[in-house]
Amino acid sequence: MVLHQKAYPSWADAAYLCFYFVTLAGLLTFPTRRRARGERFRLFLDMATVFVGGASVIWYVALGPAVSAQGGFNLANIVTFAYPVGDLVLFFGVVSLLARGVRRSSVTALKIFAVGMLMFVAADMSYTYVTLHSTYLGGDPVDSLWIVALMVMFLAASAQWHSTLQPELTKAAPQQQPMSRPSITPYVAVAMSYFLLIQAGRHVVFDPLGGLILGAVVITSLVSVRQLTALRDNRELAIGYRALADIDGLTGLYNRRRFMDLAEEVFAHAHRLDLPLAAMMIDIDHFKQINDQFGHMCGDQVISGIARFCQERLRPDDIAGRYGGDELIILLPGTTSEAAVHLAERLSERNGEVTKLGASAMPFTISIGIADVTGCRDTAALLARADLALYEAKRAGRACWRVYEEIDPSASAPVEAIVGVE
Ligand code: GH3
Ligand code: MG
Repeated sequence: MVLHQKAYPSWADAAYLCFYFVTLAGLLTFPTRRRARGERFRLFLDMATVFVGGASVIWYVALGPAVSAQGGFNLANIVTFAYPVGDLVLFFGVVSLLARGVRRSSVTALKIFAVGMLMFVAADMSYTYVTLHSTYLGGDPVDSLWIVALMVMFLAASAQWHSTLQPELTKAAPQQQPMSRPSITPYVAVAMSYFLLIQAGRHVVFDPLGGLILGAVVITSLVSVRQLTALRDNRELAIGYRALADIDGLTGLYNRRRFMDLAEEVFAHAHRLDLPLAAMMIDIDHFKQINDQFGHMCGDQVISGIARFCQERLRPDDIAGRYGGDELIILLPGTTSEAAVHLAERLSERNGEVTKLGASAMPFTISIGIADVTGCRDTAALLARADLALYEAKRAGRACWRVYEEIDPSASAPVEAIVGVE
């Protein structure tokens, strides 16, 4: 432009447009979790809907008028079109990355980058508006918008540079995360495109085209609402099935499979952040005799009664599950085995107590094994230690608790020992 040569489109535009390809390649290299094919396809459909919705707005506000004013598609129009489309591709690329789940340490940078991209959309649309209504001159106010947008992107790069690496992803695999609500974003995009259609077609004679537009809008709205309702119903059903699959029917505690999944997560968290974590295994003493003497139904009532009694004494973060027949297990995040002993004492309050069942009364006691995460490599090791401590409590005569303790490995005594108080 300075040389008063052919200003637009020029080789400079080719270089500017390279920005989109390089940045897109960069976004594609972000580590995200692997997705199943169906999941990828759904994400693609959602993103494509939102993208076309955004592109329609840009077309209506800026590009459509530009193309018709400058006599149809030519190189200049295509290049003008390429800028906001590139902005949108990158903007939705970043948004979809955030929706798919990225490393925690990249979230802030990507959010700032998305703001920068939105400013680019505004700048490129203003540019089109300026070229449409007058002539663009270097130094126009729109230049400041570009520069501010670039500064925001620089901030994004700087935020990424200064972040400490947190490799875990913000979105877990689907079986670990709770059912997400159905997203309304695609419907907003559809509504937006129809709003534009009605806006642009408001002078169209009602018969026949106007009627067709109205019919299409009404049908799409009805189908969208119907689909959203179906999604909501599905979600409620899925939540119900999930609860059935995860919860033990007799005790209302987690079943063993779900408990183990949660235990893995809690263990990994405690291990990574070096936080205390205690495990407590509880077993009813001589339960076979209760069954034999009073029948299985009464036995069931004892198990569920003890489960309820334990659950009422736990904190919201604690995880309780039914490990097997008459065996319950509790994980206590943020708790050392010393602190777990207090809970064991409170849970043993009912030891020797007599439960009245109909006309008969039966005494029962429980034994408890406690272990903590110190020195455990994995969940299995922690649970095995709690089990050993429980075995020791049984051996000591039942109706008591025992703590598993590791003795200083440099000492000549056996590496592992059990300590406990009745
Ligand atoms: P110990 O003090 O050594 O634990 O003796 P115990 O008799 O309790 O022995 P154990 O824990 O091995 O016995 C568990 C029994 O629990 C065996 C099984 O018949 C019974 N059981 C397992 N699941 C259920 C259940 O859902 N309901 C009832 N009523 N009994 C069950
Ligand atoms: Mg037992």
